[in-house]
Amino acid sequence: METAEQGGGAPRGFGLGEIEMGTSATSTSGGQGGTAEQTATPLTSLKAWKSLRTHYKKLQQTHLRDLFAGDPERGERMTATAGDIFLDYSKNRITDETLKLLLKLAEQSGLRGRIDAMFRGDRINITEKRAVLHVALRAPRGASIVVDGENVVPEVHAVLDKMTDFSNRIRSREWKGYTGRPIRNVINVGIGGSDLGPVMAYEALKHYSDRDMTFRFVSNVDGTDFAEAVRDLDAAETLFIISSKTFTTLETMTNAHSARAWSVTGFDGDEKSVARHFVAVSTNAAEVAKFGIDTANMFGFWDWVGGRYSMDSAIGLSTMVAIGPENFRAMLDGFHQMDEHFRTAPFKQNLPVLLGLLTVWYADFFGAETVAVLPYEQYLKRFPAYLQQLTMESNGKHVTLEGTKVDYATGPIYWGEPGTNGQHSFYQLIHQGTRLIPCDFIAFAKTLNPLGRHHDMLMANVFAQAEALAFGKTAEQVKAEGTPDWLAPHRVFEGNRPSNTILADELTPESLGKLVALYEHSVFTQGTIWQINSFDQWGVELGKVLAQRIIPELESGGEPALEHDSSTNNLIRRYRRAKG
Ligand code: G6Q
Repeated sequence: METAEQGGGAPRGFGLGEIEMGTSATSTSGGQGGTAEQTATPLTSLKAWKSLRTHYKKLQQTHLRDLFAGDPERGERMTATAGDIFLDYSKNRITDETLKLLLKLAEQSGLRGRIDAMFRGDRINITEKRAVLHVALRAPRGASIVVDGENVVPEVHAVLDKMTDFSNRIRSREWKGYTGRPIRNVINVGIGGSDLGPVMAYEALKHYSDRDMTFRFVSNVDGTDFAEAVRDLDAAETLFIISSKTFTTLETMTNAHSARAWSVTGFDGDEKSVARHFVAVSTNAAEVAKFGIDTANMFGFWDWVGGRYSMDSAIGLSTMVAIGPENFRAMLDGFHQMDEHFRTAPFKQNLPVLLGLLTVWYADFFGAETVAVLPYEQYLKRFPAYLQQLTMESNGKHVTLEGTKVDYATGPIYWGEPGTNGQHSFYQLIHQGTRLIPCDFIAFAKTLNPLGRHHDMLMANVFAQAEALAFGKTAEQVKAEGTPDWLAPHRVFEGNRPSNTILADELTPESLGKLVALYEHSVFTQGTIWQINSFDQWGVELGKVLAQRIIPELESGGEPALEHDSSTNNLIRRYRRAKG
């Protein structure tokens, strides 16, 4: 858990172009250390919200079949692009009027002002009194973003240059292990934001990686995770990257100590080997030094980078070693292009804004509880898991920035699996179940692995799924096929199930950067509408504190005096008896 930094002056800074200040319903942007300057108009009292409520009642029963039949241009009109990322949002249960009202909601929620506040480095993470500047991580050399009177962009590039130098030394086999052998295995030890991004990016960009090297990721405090990661590796060729912003996280430090013990054993207990086999990514130099890692081999980042927004910081060191510095910088460039699109494109053509508003539309008016993310790209197999943290840790909040309990739904549950696998399991429920599940289909025009007809088949499936969900199959159509009456109801597809299709040219480091930034800013858009803080995560705290209390109760030699509820006491006793 990141701890809140106290105090500090108001961060200010310009440099990414002209900042136009919008009128904001929410003026708790934290510009001055996070104090609320003015009370926000409650979301449900905004004019656009009320109009959307009335509008929903009228639109509720309208079928996508009719919307398409009444507007032959719809499929071409309801689209938007950001570079090579194409969004088709025509298969959503919206009309032009819906869109107009949603865009008004964005305006009345002060989205423009909030975007400017984020890019300017205001402390919009008010509960931790921090700026939120993942956009600075991908700002080009020469840009200026000022935090506490200092331009942070040169620091960002200094770390990138240090990462570049290190990655090149590992990749060229110039960096030698303690016994003079080159490094062939890299293990990232981290959890949450210090793991999910690196894992996802490695899997997504495996095609671009050095195939003579092995990359593994250890996150779980379950010893199995570590044991399986090292069981076939030679310590003499293995480098550990200990990735932890705080360098105090229980799971990561436990795994890091086990890693050190395993590694040092491989060198007959010679502790001097640590310097050649451990590097750190952290903001906490004192703890890194205490662990025994030379701080010359530490890659820093800053408190204005949230864990789940950090895969493009030094936390991405394993990614850079895998795909090389040039590809890593291409990924940063992709992020930056989407940042600029988000910052400058009019809302009605702004992909993150549109995606964010549609999520609000379904969550709050249709009562949709989840969003399925369905990449038709095997390399994106960990993308839904990555998005779960990004979206749910960010927007799983029950109070507004002012601390008032919300009376509307906030962040939906995100989930998903790559197509076509999901089609043979859970898609049944999406097609014919009783719940509304908006879907994001993600696909690429070109495959990285051309193999006969595979890619056309894959693409045929993604287009067919979105079509089937939207238009379904009526009872008349089913009967016309000769289906007996008793079976017909089972074979009817109601349709009217919404989806977005995101289509890009090819999965490259650059397009991955754009895709991740698209969702980052969609999350921000949603959080702004809901008037919540998308950048803290107090909800993960309680369980951690309670676990610290229980650990000694499980480990103590004598029977501990237990003062939990009767269920927890009983579970602890049973576990102690069972483990012997
Ligand atoms: C992310 C969260 C959380 C964090 C982990 C790891 O936004 O803050 O997932 O990334 O708890 O924290 P450390 O990097 O400090 O070990």
